[in-house]
Amino acid sequence: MIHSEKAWYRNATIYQVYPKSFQDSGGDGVGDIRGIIRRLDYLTDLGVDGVWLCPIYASPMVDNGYDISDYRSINPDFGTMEDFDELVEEMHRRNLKLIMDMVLNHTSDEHAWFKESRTSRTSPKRDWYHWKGSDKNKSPNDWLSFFSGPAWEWDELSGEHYLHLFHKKQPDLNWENPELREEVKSMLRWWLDKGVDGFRLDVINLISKQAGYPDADPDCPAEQPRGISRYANGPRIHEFLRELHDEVFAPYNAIAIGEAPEVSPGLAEVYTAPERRELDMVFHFDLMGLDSGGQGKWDIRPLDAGDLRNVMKSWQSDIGNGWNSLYLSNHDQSRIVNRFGDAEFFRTESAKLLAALQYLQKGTAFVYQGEEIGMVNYPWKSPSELRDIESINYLKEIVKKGTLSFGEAWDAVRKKGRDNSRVPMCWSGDMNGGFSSGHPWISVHPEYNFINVENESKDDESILSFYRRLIRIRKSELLISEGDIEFIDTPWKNFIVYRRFSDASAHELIVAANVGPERRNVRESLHLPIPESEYLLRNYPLPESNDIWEPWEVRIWKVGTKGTME
Ligand code: ISL
Repeated sequence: MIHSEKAWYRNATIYQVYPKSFQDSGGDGVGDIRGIIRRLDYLTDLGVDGVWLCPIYASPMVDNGYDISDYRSINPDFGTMEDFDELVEEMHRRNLKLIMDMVLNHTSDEHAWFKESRTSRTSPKRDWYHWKGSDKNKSPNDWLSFFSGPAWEWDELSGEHYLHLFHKKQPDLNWENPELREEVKSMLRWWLDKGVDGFRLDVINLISKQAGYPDADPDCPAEQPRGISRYANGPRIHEFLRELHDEVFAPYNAIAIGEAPEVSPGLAEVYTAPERRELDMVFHFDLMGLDSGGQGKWDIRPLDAGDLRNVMKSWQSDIGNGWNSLYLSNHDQSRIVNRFGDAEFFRTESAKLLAALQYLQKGTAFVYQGEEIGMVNYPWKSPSELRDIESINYLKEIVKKGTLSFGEAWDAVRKKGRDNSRVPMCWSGDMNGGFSSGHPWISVHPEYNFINVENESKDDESILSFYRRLIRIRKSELLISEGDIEFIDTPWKNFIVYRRFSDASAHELIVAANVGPERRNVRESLHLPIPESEYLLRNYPLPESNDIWEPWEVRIWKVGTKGTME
């Protein structure tokens, strides 16, 4: 079913910009809005339909803007409100949509609401946050923060603890309070009045906490922050989302994309089926968890291609009338070629394979800055190079607890730390990769001379050229957003194949990927309805034999369904 007038996002590709690291225009080493404006033509050439812009609001930047101190102003590091208005205008002139990142689960502790809330237990804004427990030495419950340590912080001033699921400078808002909800809705409308086209809602399914803040479920798996089942997909979440939908998003025809940890395909359908009037799509974490073991993110294990196929298949088949988003990386994830591909020996091939395999499924595609040129993890040498609060806190905690050796923890941070994808975008071989003429806030990747937009643009066989083709195919082949999908069984788990088809279409697409470094002869074992040579897209030159598959080879065919080639 097409979501009527909102259908634009179904075959869309949205580009995620992390403003601090995208393009500095002022020479202070920090990316800014004018820098983004300068690069809009690059985005148009890439063929994307819009931008998801990570937070640019006033903020002490403890969590790089996910700690907002004023929702209605722009962080001066990024520019002014005039710059922002110009960005909206310049984007719309190019037919690009603007999706703002919006953090509604928490604010900064420097937000005026929190400052007022903490003045006393009787403050009119006391109830806008979660306060509990007057014994300084006893946490109200056993929940842990996503960024290590307890989720409660003692406030000396007013003599109670407050809840912070993330950093202690990110207190959680209390959505039970109707005045807070009114204020949030009015703020969202204010941005929509400025012309923004929708929101990416940060951890939105965590906003409704269980009454009484019960201790964590004793069976809580070790990989989750303790307590998560008490607030993820909480008791009033659907009601709160519908309120936002009916009173804010729907009247403006704005889209709402929910970041949603702890969501299954079945629950994603509940959140995103149009008749539910909640969200338009969610970001799930099942794919991103595939290289984590039982102890969570830092417990790294190699990707199993069988698991990759199963997760992809289930998110395609089990989401019913809901809508999916497709992503390979973002500002919270290290680089995908290091994680699921082969950054050392088959960087180009594996980057292209992963993109084709992921973005030709049904769903709205999200490409994170640098992914389209195959940027790789940063070769960290010392913890002093890190900027991310998550990695820094984790290392501190490990040292304190002594559960892992520092060497083991450091190795995990080097591989999975969020700063890997937060180092500056590499535009050219110029100073600082063309990112800034000043001293960048975080190191520039040492390979900027080699992996950069300028080099990739010159080469027709580059990762960037492949992304450009892929994004255009997503737009021109309606089958991708509207057709059915079938995953075809193969004798090897590393050989993932699916077909895209529809009763209404005279042709179908077949995507086949050899996920891994093995060269493979498929003659005897694979019976695909595929022609000899007619490829829509591939990541190797025409093979000598159709049966031999190179390492990390992906082929996409467009075939007529009645045995005829189109
Ligand atoms: O990044 C994570 C693990 O490495 C996640 O647990 C992440 O914290 C979670 O996905 C929520 O992310 C979002 O909210 C955070 C912010 O730090 C992230 O950048 C944001 O994407 C708190 O606002």
